[in-house]
Amino acid sequence: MGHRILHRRSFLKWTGAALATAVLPGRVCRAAGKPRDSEKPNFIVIFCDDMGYGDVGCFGSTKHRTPNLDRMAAEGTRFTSFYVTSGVCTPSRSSLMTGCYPRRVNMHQNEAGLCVLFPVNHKGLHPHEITIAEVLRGQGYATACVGKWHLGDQPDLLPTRQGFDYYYGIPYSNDMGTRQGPGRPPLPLLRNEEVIEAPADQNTLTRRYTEEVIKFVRANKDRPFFVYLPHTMPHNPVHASDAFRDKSANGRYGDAVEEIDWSAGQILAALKDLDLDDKTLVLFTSDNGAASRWGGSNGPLRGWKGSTWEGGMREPCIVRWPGRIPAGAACDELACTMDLLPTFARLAGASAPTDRIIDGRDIWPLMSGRPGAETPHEAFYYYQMDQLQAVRSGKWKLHLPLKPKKRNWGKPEPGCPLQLYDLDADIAEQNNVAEEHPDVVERLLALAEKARDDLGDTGRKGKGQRPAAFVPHPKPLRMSAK
Ligand SMILES: [Ca+2]
Repeated sequence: MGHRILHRRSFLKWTGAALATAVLPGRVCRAAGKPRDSEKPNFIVIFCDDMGYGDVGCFGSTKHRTPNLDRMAAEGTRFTSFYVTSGVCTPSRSSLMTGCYPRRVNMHQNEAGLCVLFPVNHKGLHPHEITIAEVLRGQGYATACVGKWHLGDQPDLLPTRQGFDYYYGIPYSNDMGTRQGPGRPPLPLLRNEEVIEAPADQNTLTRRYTEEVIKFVRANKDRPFFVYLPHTMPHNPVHASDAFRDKSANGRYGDAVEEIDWSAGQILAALKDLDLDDKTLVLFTSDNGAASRWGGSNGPLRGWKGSTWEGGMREPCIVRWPGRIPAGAACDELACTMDLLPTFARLAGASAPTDRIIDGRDIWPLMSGRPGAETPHEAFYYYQMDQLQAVRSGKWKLHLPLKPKKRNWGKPEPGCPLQLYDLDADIAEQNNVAEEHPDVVERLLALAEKARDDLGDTGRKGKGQRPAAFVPHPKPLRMSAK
Protein backbone atom coordinates (compact mmCIF):
# COMPACT_ATOMS: atom_id res chain seq x y z
CA MET A 1 0.00 0.00 0.00
CA GLY A 2 2.89 2.37 0.78
CA HIS A 3 3.70 3.35 -2.77
CA ARG A 4 0.05 3.77 -3.61
CA ILE A 5 -0.46 6.28 -0.84
CA LEU A 6 2.59 8.15 -2.03
CA HIS A 7 1.20 8.19 -5.54
CA ARG A 8 -2.04 9.51 -4.20
CA ARG A 9 -0.30 12.44 -2.57
CA SER A 10 1.62 13.37 -5.70
CA PHE A 11 -1.58 12.96 -7.61
CA LEU A 12 -3.37 15.43 -5.38
CA LYS A 13 -0.58 17.88 -6.06
CA TRP A 14 -0.83 17.75 -9.82
CA THR A 15 -4.54 17.91 -10.18
CA GLY A 16 -4.81 21.03 -8.05
CA ALA A 17 -7.68 22.42 -6.07
CA ALA A 18 -10.53 20.77 -7.87
CA LEU A 19 -9.44 17.33 -6.82
CA ALA A 20 -7.96 18.25 -3.47
CA THR A 21 -11.48 18.61 -2.13
CA ALA A 22 -12.75 15.56 -3.94
CA VAL A 23 -13.98 12.42 -2.30
CA LEU A 24 -12.06 9.44 -3.59
CA PRO A 25 -14.58 6.65 -3.60
CA GLY A 26 -13.79 2.99 -3.63
CA ARG A 27 -10.16 3.26 -2.66
CA VAL A 28 -10.40 1.94 0.85
CA CYS A 29 -9.05 -1.57 1.24
CA ARG A 30 -11.82 -4.00 1.95
CA ALA A 31 -11.52 -7.03 4.15
CA ALA A 32 -11.00 -10.12 2.01
CA GLY A 33 -12.59 -13.52 2.32
CA LYS A 34 -16.15 -12.43 3.08
CA PRO A 35 -18.61 -15.21 2.37
CA ARG A 36 -20.60 -14.92 -0.83
CA ASP A 37 -23.70 -12.81 -0.61
CA SER A 38 -26.08 -14.99 -2.56
CA GLU A 39 -28.17 -12.00 -3.57
CA LYS A 40 -25.34 -10.31 -5.42
CA PRO A 41 -24.77 -11.62 -8.95
CA ASN A 42 -21.37 -11.69 -10.62
CA PHE A 43 -20.85 -9.57 -13.72
CA ILE A 44 -18.63 -10.26 -16.72
CA VAL A 45 -18.51 -7.71 -19.54
CA ILE A 46 -16.87 -8.92 -22.74
CA PHE A 47 -16.09 -5.80 -24.74
CA CYS A 48 -14.61 -6.30 -28.21
CA ASP A 49 -12.59 -3.67 -30.01
CA ASP A 50 -14.00 -2.60 -33.40
CA MET A 51 -16.20 -5.67 -33.89
CA GLY A 52 -19.19 -4.83 -36.07
CA TYR A 53 -22.94 -5.40 -35.81
CA GLY A 54 -22.79 -8.14 -38.44
CA ASP A 55 -19.68 -9.98 -37.24
CA VAL A 56 -21.23 -12.76 -35.15
CA GLY A 57 -23.50 -15.54 -36.30
CA CYS A 58 -26.44 -14.63 -34.07
CA PHE A 59 -26.37 -11.15 -35.64
CA GLY A 60 -26.26 -12.47 -39.18
CA SER A 61 -22.62 -13.19 -39.98
CA THR A 62 -22.26 -15.97 -42.51
CA LYS A 63 -18.46 -15.66 -42.63
CA HIS A 64 -17.52 -16.21 -39.01
CA ARG A 65 -18.11 -19.36 -36.96
CA THR A 66 -19.26 -18.19 -33.54
CA PRO A 67 -20.96 -21.23 -31.97
CA ASN A 68 -20.28 -20.14 -28.40
CA LEU A 69 -21.76 -16.67 -28.85
CA ASP A 70 -24.67 -18.13 -30.78
CA ARG A 71 -25.34 -20.51 -27.87
CA MET A 72 -24.99 -17.62 -25.45
CA ALA A 73 -27.69 -15.81 -27.46
CA ALA A 74 -29.90 -18.92 -27.43
CA GLU A 75 -29.53 -19.06 -23.65
CA GLY A 76 -29.91 -15.30 -23.24
CA THR A 77 -31.31 -12.16 -24.83
CA ARG A 78 -29.98 -10.27 -27.83
CA PHE A 79 -30.25 -6.49 -27.70
CA THR A 80 -30.65 -5.24 -31.26
CA SER A 81 -30.71 -1.48 -30.60
CA PHE A 82 -27.76 -1.38 -28.27
CA TYR A 83 -25.44 1.63 -28.55
CA VAL A 84 -22.07 2.90 -27.59
CA THR A 85 -21.64 6.65 -27.24
CA SER A 86 -18.90 7.12 -29.82
CA GLY A 87 -17.55 5.51 -32.96
CA VAL A 88 -14.07 5.26 -31.43
CA CYS A 89 -12.36 3.70 -28.42
CA THR A 90 -11.58 6.26 -25.75
CA PRO A 91 -14.90 8.12 -25.59
CA SER A 92 -16.86 4.88 -25.88
CA ARG A 93 -14.98 3.34 -22.95
CA SER A 94 -15.39 6.40 -20.76
CA SER A 95 -19.15 5.89 -20.98
CA LEU A 96 -19.11 2.24 -19.99
CA MET A 97 -16.95 3.14 -16.99
CA THR A 98 -18.93 6.17 -15.79
CA GLY A 99 -22.48 5.77 -17.09
CA CYS A 100 -22.09 9.17 -18.76
CA TYR A 101 -21.72 10.67 -22.20
CA PRO A 102 -18.09 11.30 -23.14
CA ARG A 103 -18.65 15.04 -23.24
CA ARG A 104 -20.06 14.92 -19.72
CA VAL A 105 -16.73 13.58 -18.41
CA ASN A 106 -14.64 15.42 -20.99
CA MET A 107 -13.31 12.29 -22.66
CA HIS A 108 -14.70 13.05 -26.13
CA GLN A 109 -11.22 13.87 -27.46
CA ASN A 110 -7.62 14.12 -26.30
CA GLU A 111 -5.79 17.32 -25.32
CA ALA A 112 -4.80 17.98 -28.95
CA GLY A 113 -8.35 17.62 -30.25
CA LEU A 114 -7.76 14.12 -31.65
CA CYS A 115 -10.53 11.57 -31.33
CA VAL A 116 -8.77 9.20 -28.90
CA LEU A 117 -5.94 9.23 -26.36
CA PHE A 118 -2.43 8.54 -27.62
CA PRO A 119 0.55 7.19 -25.67
CA VAL A 120 1.99 9.65 -23.14
CA ASN A 121 -0.95 12.00 -23.40
CA HIS A 122 -1.65 14.35 -20.51
CA LYS A 123 -5.31 13.53 -20.41
CA GLY A 124 -7.29 10.72 -18.82
CA LEU A 125 -10.53 9.85 -17.09
CA HIS A 126 -10.69 11.91 -13.91
CA PRO A 127 -10.17 9.79 -10.79
CA HIS A 128 -12.95 11.82 -9.19
CA GLU A 129 -15.39 10.07 -11.53
CA ILE A 130 -17.04 7.08 -9.90
CA THR A 131 -16.52 4.08 -12.17
CA ILE A 132 -18.70 1.02 -12.41
CA ALA A 133 -15.84 -0.89 -10.76
CA GLU A 134 -15.81 1.52 -7.82
CA VAL A 135 -19.56 1.21 -7.37
CA LEU A 136 -19.32 -2.58 -7.30
CA ARG A 137 -16.18 -2.69 -5.17
CA GLY A 138 -18.11 -0.61 -2.66
CA GLN A 139 -20.57 -3.52 -2.51
CA GLY A 140 -17.87 -6.07 -1.74
CA TYR A 141 -17.07 -7.15 -5.29
CA ALA A 142 -13.67 -8.36 -6.41
CA THR A 143 -12.90 -6.40 -9.58
CA ALA A 144 -10.61 -7.08 -12.53
CA CYS A 145 -9.89 -5.34 -15.81
CA VAL A 146 -8.28 -7.67 -18.33
CA GLY A 147 -7.52 -6.10 -21.70
CA LYS A 148 -7.26 -2.71 -23.36
CA TRP A 149 -7.91 0.27 -21.11
CA HIS A 150 -7.48 3.46 -23.17
CA LEU A 151 -8.61 5.97 -20.55
CA GLY A 152 -5.17 7.28 -19.58
CA ASP A 153 -1.76 5.59 -19.59
CA GLN A 154 -0.15 7.40 -16.65
CA PRO A 155 0.11 5.49 -13.36
CA ASP A 156 -2.49 7.65 -11.63
CA LEU A 157 -4.97 6.98 -14.43
CA LEU A 158 -4.64 3.21 -14.79
CA PRO A 159 -7.44 0.73 -13.94
CA THR A 160 -5.81 0.03 -10.56
CA ARG A 161 -6.62 3.65 -9.63
CA GLN A 162 -10.14 3.49 -11.05
CA GLY A 163 -11.66 0.76 -8.92
CA PHE A 164 -10.02 -2.42 -10.22
CA ASP A 165 -8.25 -4.74 -7.78
CA TYR A 166 -6.42 -6.36 -10.65
CA TYR A 167 -5.31 -5.26 -14.11
CA TYR A 168 -3.70 -7.22 -16.92
CA GLY A 169 -3.55 -5.76 -20.41
CA ILE A 170 -2.43 -3.01 -22.73
CA PRO A 171 -3.04 0.65 -21.82
CA TYR A 172 -4.11 1.86 -25.29
CA SER A 173 -4.65 0.60 -28.84
CA ASN A 174 -2.51 -2.16 -30.29
CA ASP A 175 -1.51 -0.02 -33.30
CA MET A 176 0.08 2.56 -31.02
CA GLY A 177 3.37 0.79 -30.47
CA THR A 178 4.47 0.09 -33.99
CA ARG A 179 6.17 3.43 -34.66
CA GLN A 180 8.61 3.78 -31.81
CA GLY A 181 10.53 6.81 -30.62
CA PRO A 182 11.20 8.89 -27.51
CA GLY A 183 7.49 9.45 -26.88
CA ARG A 184 6.37 6.18 -28.45
CA PRO A 185 7.41 3.17 -26.41
CA PRO A 186 6.95 -0.38 -27.70
CA LEU A 187 3.41 -1.58 -26.92
CA PRO A 188 3.46 -2.36 -23.18
CA LEU A 189 1.65 -5.23 -21.49
CA LEU A 190 0.95 -4.49 -17.85
CA ARG A 191 0.17 -6.51 -14.80
CA ASN A 192 -1.34 -4.07 -12.34
CA GLU A 193 0.97 -1.07 -12.72
CA GLU A 194 4.09 -2.82 -13.95
CA VAL A 195 5.12 -3.29 -17.58
CA ILE A 196 5.84 -7.02 -17.89
CA GLU A 197 6.35 -7.31 -21.65
CA ALA A 198 7.21 -4.86 -24.44
CA PRO A 199 6.34 -5.07 -27.19
CA ALA A 200 3.43 -7.27 -26.17
CA ASP A 201 3.16 -10.52 -28.13
CA GLN A 202 -0.14 -9.78 -29.79
CA ASN A 203 -0.67 -13.24 -31.25
CA THR A 204 -1.36 -14.69 -27.82
CA LEU A 205 -3.23 -11.78 -26.20
CA THR A 206 -6.74 -13.18 -26.59
CA ARG A 207 -5.66 -16.54 -25.21
CA ARG A 208 -3.78 -15.00 -22.30
CA TYR A 209 -6.64 -12.62 -21.47
CA THR A 210 -8.93 -15.63 -21.32
CA GLU A 211 -6.61 -17.49 -18.97
CA GLU A 212 -6.31 -14.43 -16.73
CA VAL A 213 -10.08 -14.03 -16.53
CA ILE A 214 -10.65 -17.69 -15.67
CA LYS A 215 -7.91 -17.56 -13.03
CA PHE A 216 -9.53 -14.50 -11.46
CA VAL A 217 -12.99 -16.06 -11.54
CA ARG A 218 -11.70 -19.24 -9.88
CA ALA A 219 -9.87 -17.28 -7.20
CA ASN A 220 -12.99 -15.25 -6.41
CA LYS A 221 -15.67 -17.89 -6.85
CA ASP A 222 -16.84 -17.55 -3.25
CA ARG A 223 -17.54 -13.82 -3.38
CA PRO A 224 -19.19 -11.55 -5.92
CA PHE A 225 -16.93 -10.39 -8.72
CA PHE A 226 -16.94 -7.98 -11.64
CA VAL A 227 -14.76 -8.78 -14.63
CA TYR A 228 -14.31 -6.23 -17.39
CA LEU A 229 -12.71 -7.91 -20.44
CA PRO A 230 -12.00 -5.27 -23.09
CA HIS A 231 -10.42 -7.41 -25.80
CA THR A 232 -7.59 -5.99 -27.88
CA MET A 233 -9.00 -7.72 -30.97
CA PRO A 234 -10.20 -7.52 -33.68
CA HIS A 235 -8.73 -4.00 -33.80
CA ASN A 236 -6.02 -3.53 -36.42
CA PRO A 237 -3.30 -4.93 -36.52
CA VAL A 238 -5.38 -8.09 -36.23
CA HIS A 239 -3.75 -11.08 -34.55
CA ALA A 240 -4.75 -14.58 -33.52
CA SER A 241 -2.94 -17.41 -31.80
CA ASP A 242 -1.62 -20.49 -33.62
CA ALA A 243 -4.78 -22.49 -33.00
CA PHE A 244 -6.86 -19.92 -34.91
CA ARG A 245 -4.48 -18.36 -37.44
CA ASP A 246 -5.45 -19.05 -41.06
CA LYS A 247 -8.43 -21.12 -39.96
CA SER A 248 -11.37 -18.81 -40.73
CA ALA A 249 -13.04 -18.00 -44.02
CA ASN A 250 -12.35 -14.28 -43.51
CA GLY A 251 -8.61 -13.90 -43.17
CA ARG A 252 -6.93 -12.68 -40.01
CA TYR A 253 -10.00 -10.70 -39.00
CA GLY A 254 -12.16 -13.82 -39.01
CA ASP A 255 -9.45 -15.71 -37.11
CA ALA A 256 -9.54 -13.07 -34.38
CA VAL A 257 -13.34 -13.10 -34.16
CA GLU A 258 -13.39 -16.90 -33.93
CA GLU A 259 -10.79 -16.81 -31.17
CA ILE A 260 -12.90 -14.29 -29.25
CA ASP A 261 -15.82 -16.68 -29.66
CA TRP A 262 -13.67 -19.51 -28.28
CA SER A 263 -12.70 -17.25 -25.39
CA ALA A 264 -16.34 -16.57 -24.51
CA GLY A 265 -16.97 -20.32 -24.62
CA GLN A 266 -14.09 -20.98 -22.23
CA ILE A 267 -15.37 -18.39 -19.78
CA LEU A 268 -18.93 -19.74 -19.90
CA ALA A 269 -17.62 -23.27 -19.42
CA ALA A 270 -15.64 -22.15 -16.37
CA LEU A 271 -18.77 -20.59 -14.87
CA LYS A 272 -20.65 -23.84 -15.36
CA ASP A 273 -17.79 -25.82 -13.90
CA LEU A 274 -17.73 -23.61 -10.80
CA ASP A 275 -21.50 -23.76 -10.40
CA LEU A 276 -21.72 -20.02 -11.01
CA ASP A 277 -23.86 -20.19 -14.12
CA ASP A 278 -27.06 -18.93 -12.54
CA LYS A 279 -25.24 -16.43 -10.34
CA THR A 280 -23.51 -14.62 -13.19
CA LEU A 281 -24.68 -12.04 -15.69
CA VAL A 282 -22.46 -12.11 -18.79
CA LEU A 283 -22.74 -9.36 -21.37
CA PHE A 284 -21.06 -9.38 -24.76
CA THR A 285 -20.72 -6.32 -27.00
CA SER A 286 -18.20 -4.11 -28.84
CA ASP A 287 -16.75 -0.64 -28.24
CA ASN A 288 -17.65 0.68 -31.72
CA GLY A 289 -18.53 -0.56 -35.18
CA ALA A 290 -16.24 -2.32 -37.62
CA ALA A 291 -13.80 -0.21 -39.63
CA SER A 292 -14.15 -0.17 -43.41
CA ARG A 293 -10.74 -1.67 -44.09
CA TRP A 294 -9.94 -4.84 -42.14
CA GLY A 295 -12.67 -7.31 -42.99
CA GLY A 296 -15.38 -6.54 -40.44
CA SER A 297 -19.09 -6.16 -41.16
CA ASN A 298 -21.74 -3.88 -39.73
CA GLY A 299 -24.45 -6.03 -41.28
CA PRO A 300 -27.35 -3.97 -42.60
CA LEU A 301 -26.17 -0.77 -40.95
CA ARG A 302 -24.85 2.24 -42.82
CA GLY A 303 -21.38 3.59 -42.14
CA TRP A 304 -18.29 2.42 -40.30
CA LYS A 305 -16.27 2.87 -37.17
CA GLY A 306 -15.70 6.54 -36.45
CA SER A 307 -19.04 7.76 -37.77
CA THR A 308 -22.40 8.66 -36.28
CA TRP A 309 -24.23 6.44 -38.76
CA GLU A 310 -25.68 3.38 -37.09
CA GLY A 311 -22.73 1.28 -38.26
CA GLY A 312 -20.38 3.31 -36.10
CA MET A 313 -22.34 3.16 -32.87
CA ARG A 314 -24.93 0.35 -32.82
CA GLU A 315 -23.37 -2.88 -31.58
CA PRO A 316 -24.19 -6.54 -31.34
CA CYS A 317 -25.14 -7.22 -27.72
CA ILE A 318 -25.93 -10.47 -25.91
CA VAL A 319 -26.88 -10.69 -22.25
CA ARG A 320 -27.05 -14.03 -20.44
CA TRP A 321 -28.05 -14.93 -16.90
CA PRO A 322 -29.84 -18.28 -16.75
CA GLY A 323 -33.10 -18.14 -14.84
CA ARG A 324 -33.17 -14.36 -14.68
CA ILE A 325 -32.81 -13.19 -18.29
CA PRO A 326 -35.11 -14.80 -20.88
CA ALA A 327 -33.50 -17.39 -23.14
CA GLY A 328 -33.64 -17.06 -26.91
CA ALA A 329 -35.22 -13.62 -26.72
CA ALA A 330 -34.50 -10.36 -28.53
CA CYS A 331 -35.07 -6.82 -27.31
CA ASP A 332 -35.19 -3.96 -29.81
CA GLU A 333 -35.68 -1.20 -27.23
CA LEU A 334 -32.92 1.39 -27.16
CA ALA A 335 -30.24 0.67 -24.57
CA CYS A 336 -26.58 1.58 -24.29
CA THR A 337 -23.32 1.00 -22.45
CA MET A 338 -24.08 3.94 -20.13
CA ASP A 339 -26.92 1.85 -18.70
CA LEU A 340 -24.64 -0.85 -17.32
CA LEU A 341 -23.47 1.16 -14.30
CA PRO A 342 -26.96 1.93 -12.95
CA THR A 343 -28.26 -1.54 -13.86
CA PHE A 344 -25.40 -3.46 -12.25
CA ALA A 345 -25.47 -1.11 -9.26
CA ARG A 346 -29.13 -1.93 -8.68
CA LEU A 347 -28.57 -5.66 -9.02
CA ALA A 348 -25.70 -5.41 -6.52
CA GLY A 349 -27.94 -3.69 -4.00
CA ALA A 350 -26.53 -0.21 -4.55
CA SER A 351 -27.55 2.71 -6.69
CA ALA A 352 -25.82 4.87 -9.26
CA PRO A 353 -24.04 7.92 -7.80
CA THR A 354 -26.57 10.56 -6.77
CA ASP A 355 -24.17 13.49 -6.25
CA ARG A 356 -23.72 14.09 -10.00
CA ILE A 357 -25.54 13.60 -13.29
CA ILE A 358 -25.48 10.02 -14.61
CA ASP A 359 -26.82 9.65 -18.16
CA GLY A 360 -27.35 5.88 -18.02
CA ARG A 361 -30.55 4.31 -16.76
CA ASP A 362 -31.48 1.06 -15.09
CA ILE A 363 -32.44 -1.31 -17.93
CA TRP A 364 -33.16 -4.35 -15.77
CA PRO A 365 -36.83 -4.25 -16.87
CA LEU A 366 -35.58 -4.72 -20.45
CA MET A 367 -32.97 -7.33 -19.58
CA SER A 368 -35.37 -9.37 -17.48
CA GLY A 369 -37.98 -9.25 -20.22
CA ARG A 370 -40.69 -7.51 -18.23
CA PRO A 371 -43.75 -7.37 -20.52
CA GLY A 372 -44.27 -3.95 -22.02
CA ALA A 373 -40.95 -2.58 -20.72
CA GLU A 374 -39.77 0.38 -22.77
CA THR A 375 -36.47 2.17 -23.16
CA PRO A 376 -35.86 4.63 -20.34
CA HIS A 377 -34.22 7.07 -22.80
CA GLU A 378 -36.32 9.84 -24.25
CA ALA A 379 -33.36 10.69 -26.46
CA PHE A 380 -29.98 9.28 -27.39
CA TYR A 381 -27.25 11.60 -28.65
CA TYR A 382 -24.64 10.84 -31.29
CA TYR A 383 -21.53 12.97 -30.82
CA GLN A 384 -18.43 12.98 -33.02
CA MET A 385 -15.72 14.35 -30.73
CA ASP A 386 -17.13 17.71 -29.60
CA GLN A 387 -19.80 17.92 -32.31
CA LEU A 388 -23.40 16.83 -31.83
CA GLN A 389 -24.33 15.16 -35.12
CA ALA A 390 -27.52 13.21 -34.58
CA VAL A 391 -30.26 12.45 -32.10
CA ARG A 392 -32.54 9.42 -31.78
CA SER A 393 -35.88 9.31 -30.01
CA GLY A 394 -38.07 6.24 -30.33
CA LYS A 395 -37.80 4.97 -33.88
CA TRP A 396 -36.73 8.34 -35.26
CA LYS A 397 -33.16 9.42 -35.92
CA LEU A 398 -32.39 12.95 -36.96
CA HIS A 399 -29.06 13.86 -38.55
CA LEU A 400 -28.54 17.54 -37.80
CA PRO A 401 -27.73 19.99 -40.59
CA LEU A 402 -23.99 20.64 -40.19
CA LYS A 403 -21.51 22.83 -41.96
CA PRO A 404 -18.90 21.40 -41.76
CA LYS A 405 -19.54 17.91 -40.41
CA LYS A 406 -16.56 16.78 -38.37
CA ARG A 407 -14.81 13.50 -38.96
CA ASN A 408 -12.72 11.64 -36.41
CA TRP A 409 -9.81 11.63 -38.80
CA GLY A 410 -9.15 13.38 -42.10
CA LYS A 411 -10.72 16.61 -43.27
CA PRO A 412 -14.27 17.41 -42.19
CA GLU A 413 -17.06 16.88 -44.70
CA PRO A 414 -18.05 20.28 -46.10
CA GLY A 415 -21.62 19.82 -45.00
CA CYS A 416 -24.49 17.54 -44.17
CA PRO A 417 -28.17 18.27 -44.76
CA LEU A 418 -30.88 17.63 -42.22
CA GLN A 419 -32.12 14.05 -42.55
CA LEU A 420 -34.75 12.07 -40.69
CA TYR A 421 -34.86 8.27 -40.72
CA ASP A 422 -37.41 5.82 -39.38
CA LEU A 423 -35.07 3.18 -37.97
CA ASP A 424 -37.88 0.64 -37.52
CA ALA A 425 -38.66 0.67 -41.23
CA ASP A 426 -35.24 1.75 -42.48
CA ILE A 427 -32.39 0.44 -40.34
CA ALA A 428 -29.95 1.25 -43.17
CA GLU A 429 -30.71 5.01 -43.07
CA GLN A 430 -31.55 5.26 -46.75
CA ASN A 431 -34.88 7.08 -46.99
CA ASN A 432 -34.89 10.62 -45.67
CA VAL A 433 -38.44 11.32 -44.52
CA ALA A 434 -37.84 14.75 -42.98
CA GLU A 435 -40.29 16.50 -45.31
CA GLU A 436 -43.12 14.14 -44.40
CA HIS A 437 -42.67 14.58 -40.64
CA PRO A 438 -42.00 18.24 -39.79
CA ASP A 439 -43.45 17.73 -36.29
CA VAL A 440 -40.97 14.92 -35.56
CA VAL A 441 -38.11 17.05 -36.90
CA GLU A 442 -39.15 19.90 -34.64
CA ARG A 443 -39.35 17.63 -31.58
CA LEU A 444 -35.91 16.12 -32.23
CA LEU A 445 -34.36 19.53 -32.90
CA ALA A 446 -35.63 20.61 -29.48
CA LEU A 447 -34.06 17.51 -27.90
CA ALA A 448 -30.78 18.34 -29.65
CA GLU A 449 -30.89 21.83 -28.18
CA LYS A 450 -31.34 20.32 -24.71
CA ALA A 451 -28.16 18.29 -25.26
CA ARG A 452 -26.22 21.34 -26.44
CA ASP A 453 -27.21 23.21 -23.33
CA ASP A 454 -26.24 20.35 -21.04
CA LEU A 455 -23.33 18.61 -22.81
CA GLY A 456 -22.18 21.31 -25.23
CA ASP A 457 -21.38 21.32 -28.92
CA THR A 458 -18.55 22.59 -31.11
CA GLY A 459 -17.55 25.99 -29.76
CA ARG A 460 -20.05 25.76 -26.94
CA LYS A 461 -19.56 24.55 -23.40
CA GLY A 462 -22.29 22.52 -21.76
CA LYS A 463 -23.60 23.40 -18.30
CA GLY A 464 -23.30 19.80 -17.14
CA GLN A 465 -19.74 18.98 -18.19
CA ARG A 466 -17.14 17.78 -15.73
CA PRO A 467 -13.35 17.94 -16.12
CA ALA A 468 -11.01 15.19 -17.25
CA ALA A 469 -7.73 14.61 -15.43
CA PHE A 470 -4.59 16.28 -16.71
CA VAL A 471 -1.09 15.01 -15.87
CA PRO A 472 1.53 17.76 -16.28
CA HIS A 473 4.60 15.59 -16.99
CA PRO A 474 3.53 12.29 -18.55
CA LYS A 475 6.16 9.62 -19.14
CA PRO A 476 6.18 6.68 -21.55
CA LEU A 477 5.30 3.31 -20.02
CA ARG A 478 8.40 1.15 -20.33
CA MET A 479 9.79 -1.95 -18.70
CA SER A 480 11.86 -1.06 -15.67
CA ALA A 481 15.55 -1.87 -15.93
CA LYS A 482 16.30 -5.10 -14.13
CA1 LIG B 1 -12.48 0.59 -30.90
